[in-house]
Amino acid sequence: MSNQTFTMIKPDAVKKGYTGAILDHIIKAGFHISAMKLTRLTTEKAGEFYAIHKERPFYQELVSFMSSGPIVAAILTKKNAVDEFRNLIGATDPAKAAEGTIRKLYADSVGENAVHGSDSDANAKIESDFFFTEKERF
Ligand code: IDP
Ligand code: MG
Repeated sequence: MSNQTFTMIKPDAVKKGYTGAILDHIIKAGFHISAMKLTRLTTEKAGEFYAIHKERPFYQELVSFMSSGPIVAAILTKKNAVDEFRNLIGATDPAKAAEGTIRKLYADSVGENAVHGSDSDANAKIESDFFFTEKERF
């Protein structure tokens, strides 16, 4: 169990002006923001980030969506961060997400689901390293 996870506020949520509300939700849940940036993925970088899903039918749609506008990327610190954050964001499909979760509150569809959350400690590290140098972490 590690104490860090990686998140992105996805283009749909940034576009709708939910960045502040989502960050507030995350901070109130006890996560410390250890690194954060507003940035935009190229289609190439989005393809690389989601390479694990290359064989899934929604891969092209996902890459195109994730490069469609700015995102907020962040490293979050809290005890048992990966599991705690997955609980906070809710199920992949907002329609199935529990009441009060970020996806239930701020997402509209299984594709455009407002936030990313790492699924394991190993991926949290890989994903954090994808966006942040050591000097960008506090
Ligand atoms: P997760 O984000 O809850 O971990 P994954 O299965 O890892 O879900 O899928 C990665 C991302 O791919 C999802 O967050 C969502 O944006 C997108 N995605 C997943 N399933 C579908 C689908 O059936 N249609 C379109 N996009 C999907
Ligand atoms: Mg996933």
